[in-house]
Parts: sequence; structure tokens; C-alpha cells
Amino acid sequence: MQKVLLFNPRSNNHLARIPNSVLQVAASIQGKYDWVIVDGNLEDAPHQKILDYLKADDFKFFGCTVMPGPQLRQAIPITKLVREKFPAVKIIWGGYFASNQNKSVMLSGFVDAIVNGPGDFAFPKLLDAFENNLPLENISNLIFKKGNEIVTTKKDALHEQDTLPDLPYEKLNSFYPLQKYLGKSYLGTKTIAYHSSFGCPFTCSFCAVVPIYEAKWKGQSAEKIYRNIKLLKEKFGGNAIEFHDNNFFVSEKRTVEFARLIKNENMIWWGEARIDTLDKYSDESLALMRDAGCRMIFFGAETGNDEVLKKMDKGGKQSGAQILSFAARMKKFNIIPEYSFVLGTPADTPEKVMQQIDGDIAFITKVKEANPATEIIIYVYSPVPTEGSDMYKQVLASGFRFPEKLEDWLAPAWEKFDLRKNPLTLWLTVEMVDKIQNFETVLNGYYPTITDIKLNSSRRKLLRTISSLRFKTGYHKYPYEIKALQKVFKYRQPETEGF
Ligand code: B12
Ligand code: SF4
Repeated sequence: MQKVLLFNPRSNNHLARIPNSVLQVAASIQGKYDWVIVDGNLEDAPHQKILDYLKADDFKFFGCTVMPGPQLRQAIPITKLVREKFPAVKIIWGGYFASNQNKSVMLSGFVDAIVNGPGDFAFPKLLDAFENNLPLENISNLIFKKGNEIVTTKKDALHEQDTLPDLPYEKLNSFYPLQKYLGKSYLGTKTIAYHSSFGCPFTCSFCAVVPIYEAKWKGQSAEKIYRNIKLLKEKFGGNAIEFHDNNFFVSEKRTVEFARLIKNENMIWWGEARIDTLDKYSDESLALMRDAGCRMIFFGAETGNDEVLKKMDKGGKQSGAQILSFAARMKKFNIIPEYSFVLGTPADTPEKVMQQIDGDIAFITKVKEANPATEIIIYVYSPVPTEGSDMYKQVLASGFRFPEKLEDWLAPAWEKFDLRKNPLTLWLTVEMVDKIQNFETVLNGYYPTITDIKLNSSRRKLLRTISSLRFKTGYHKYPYEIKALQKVFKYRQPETEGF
């Protein structure tokens, strides 16, 4: 059997999670190709480990998963190294960065093909084609170079998720003890990362899921999720779940079925949802979810500004009023809403951009009044290539361009862009970015996230006390004292590192 090396570059400094991307790719070739996984999150020198593997054995393929941001720090130099030292090895990238920024990846010259979206059928077919020198044009979900042209093949419909193979947890356990992936988080002492669906049925104009999944969603059945969770619980001791789906709660029926199944397992769980979808759930469903262990849900609230919500194409159903009333509704069920906001979206004039930012800051303060337990996540808008959307047209009209050279993504400024903290968008002035970040600092000072489990109650109290005057008076400028304290306490923000 030919050998495939799958690499998960480091994405996180704290908690290694089950590397679902490479694991699912491995499942797709199980039995047909021999595979190994190298996980940058659990290696001090992953490049050495990779070179050792490639030297020791006759590997034909190197596959790497890449999301935007810090994963690029290992993905780019290590892939380059593999190409230099082992030019005969075919290199395949997949994941959100590879798909959405495919031009710079293909032009780099060190990636032979990209799996564009789900790799479950595309990857084994691609390997077979490379093996037998067959053309790639007829394989769906691929991007590759033919001469000077970048070819993108058609996308397959999303697969029935229950027909896909289960993830090879046992074999992963032979490379890295699975225990290392079940970390301590706000949710539990051994947190399972589980991904139960692909895509999302909506087309928000700022979202990286849209160009890949084109408003499609397919989920595993509640039974399949439950069976796998039970295995991870019984075999490896998992006691909490973070669902990594883009939109776990699309189907109320599936959620309710899952809640009924998981109820007696005594596990805390978290997932991502839309406010308008969940607001349609009945009181009974929400109460059952809480009883079944759902303690917090992440929602893309985005903004309280109805005009901007429309431009973001949030489906046209979500409104500022609903965001507020839903936060209050969640109080009744004791489920914490984790609201994510995207500030700094484009507008026709700089004054309007500033007004939008001021409006959002005031709105977030109102959300906290409606339900003080609401967790707030603040992102600065970083464009993704949602071709054809009004928002992206406005972005291009402003003169914004993504880097053309792959290595340019490693520049600190583009890394910050990826982390959605300080984008290089031309309509945002330093003053605007400072305003957003200073507000975030003060807000996190006055309301430290409960997901930072290392922050004890006396530290929380101290942070709150020193931030109180600023929060109450709305004076956010130069919050150095709060920043210094957050640094000393190693305050951890869930938006960049997860829980
Ligand atoms: C888990 C996760 C993380 C974890 C780390 C994951 C890890 N690998 O260790 C943490 C919390 C650290 C994280 C951080 C960030 N993340 Co993140 N993350 C995710 C999340 C929720 C799940 C990824 C996953 O495991 N999916 C499950 C697998 C099975 O699906 P998949 O990756 O799509 O894989 C399939 C295909 O893409 C393809 N494929 C993927 N890789 C490969 C490789 C090969 C060789 C092949 C052939 C095929 C292939 O085949 C797979 C099977 O069909 C996704 C959202 C999502 N639902 O996918 C966001 C997501 C990828 N993250 C995102 C972002 C932006 C980030 C951050 C940069 C910033 C932020 N502010 O959130 C940070 C920084 C990342 C870093 N440090 O490098 C965005 C990317 C958006 C974009 N612009 O492209 C996503 C899409 C979330 C979102 N909706 O915005 N993230
Ligand atoms: S609902 Fe969420 S995942 Fe779906 S398109 Fe909108 S932002 Fe993206």
C-alpha cells in the first residue's frame, strides 16, 4: 500500500483538539492507502518528525490542512521544505485557507493540488489519479494548475454524512494518545471536539463558509453523533463536547433528538447557531437542551444595525431588536448566549463607518443590560472572497487586495488580519481600530469571559474593579492599566484560541 503523510500544523498554544480535518481525510483513504498523522500541536519540532518519516519510508503523498492565521506559520515553511528535500512527493493542501486563497497557494509552486471543500471522495480519487497518471479534470472538488491556468473542477453535492466512515480514533491514538486531545476547558475536564455537519444553509456576505459550501448543509443523524460521542466517552473518558460545526442547530428535530439521547450521559455541550433559527425553537426544545447539558451557544449576532445586517445578508430575518430580545429569552433557560460581533464593516463615508462603530459599541452595552451573562466576542471585519456579494464588491472598490504571494501571508500584519483583530482594510483608520480595541479591552475587563478557567474569582474581581469607572462612563481611551493586568493574568480570549 502506498504511504500518505497527513500534517495538522500548530493552531493553538494551549489546548490540542482532536484534529478532525486530517482525521476525516485519513478515514477517506483507510484500507486503500497507508497513512500517518503528524500533529504540530503536539510536536516541538514537527518538521524534523516529517523529515524523519519521509527519509525512513517511501512516502508518495504529503497532505496538509490549512486554515487562515497561525497554522500558516508551519504549513508554508514545512511544505516548502518537503518540496525541496523530496521533490517526488506529491503535495496536497485542503481546508478553508487553501480553498479560499487558492490562487496564491497554486502560484507558490510547492502545492500540486488543493482539495476544494470536502475531501471524502475527492482525496482518494486524486491519489488514484496521481498514482496512475490520470487526468484530474473529471474529479470534483479540486483545484490544480494546468500549464499556466488554474483549474477549478465542479463541486459535488454534499454527501450523506451517515454513509461516510467513522473517524479512525483508535489509529490516531496509536500516534498520539487520544487523552492528549481531551483537554480541560470551560465545558469539562476532558473536552471532545466533534464535527457533525458540513456547510451552512445561509449566505452571509462576510463569511468564509459561503464560497465553499454555497448555502448547502448536511448533518449526521442524532444517532450517529450520539454513538461516536458515547465511544469517546467510554473508551477515552470524554466528559464534555464542543461542536465544531459552522451551524450545529440548523434542524430543531435533529437537536431535540440528540438532546434526548445525550440527556442521561451527564455531559456539558456547546455549539454554534443563528439567532433567528434558535428563536424559532419552542420553549420545550430549549428547556430540553438545557436539561441535556447545553450550557452555552455561540451566535453570530454581528451588529445591532439593521441596515448593516441587511448588507451582511444575514438572511434578512435577524434584527437588532431580535438580538436583544433573544438574549433576554435565553436567561429563562439558563443557557449562556455567546454573541459574536463584527465591527468595522465598510460604508460610503468615513463618518458613516465611525457612526456604525459607535452604534455597535452602544448596542453591545445594551445587550449586556438585557442579559449580563451574555458573552461578547468582538471581531474586526476581515474580508473573505465572497465573490458577487455587495459587501465584497464594496471591499474591492475600496482598493483592498489579498496578498498574491503565499509567503506574504506570514507577515505579522496579515496574521493579524487572519485573526480578525486588525485588518488592513482601507476604510478603517487607526483611530477606528483603536476605538474598537479599547472598547473590547474595557468590556473584557468589566465582564471577563467565564471561559477563561484559569482566571480565579479574586482576579476577576480585581479586573472588574479597575475597569468599572471606564465601563460606566464610556471613557475607553488608553486602557493601559487593564491591558497590563490582563497580561499579568494571561487573560485568554476564546475568539483566537477557542475555550
Ligand atoms: C476547530 C477550529 C479551530 C481550532 C483549531 C483547529 C485545529 N486544526 O487544531 C481553533 C479554535 C484553534 C481555531 C482557531 C482559528 N480559526 Co478556526 N475553526 C475551527 C473549526 C470550528 C473546525 C475545523 C474542523 O476541524 N472542521 C472539521 C473538518 C472535518 O472539516 P474541514 O476542516 O472543512 O475538512 C474537510 C475539508 O475542508 C477537507 N480538508 C481539510 N483539510 C484537508 C487537508 C487535506 C490534505 C485534504 C485532502 C482535504 C482537507 O476535507 C475535510 C473532510 O471532508 C472551523 C469551522 C468548521 N466547521 O470547519 C473554524 C475555521 C476553520 N476557523 C476559522 C478561523 C478564521 C480561525 C482563526 C484564524 C481566527 C478566529 N478568529 O477564529 C483562528 C486561528 C487559527 C490558527 N491558530 O491557526 C475560520 C476560517 C475562515 C476563513 N477566513 O477561511 C473557520 C471556517 C470558522 C469560521 N466559520 O469562520 N479554529
Ligand atoms: S449563518 Fe454563520 S456559518 Fe452560516 S453563512 Fe452566516 S455566518 Fe456563515
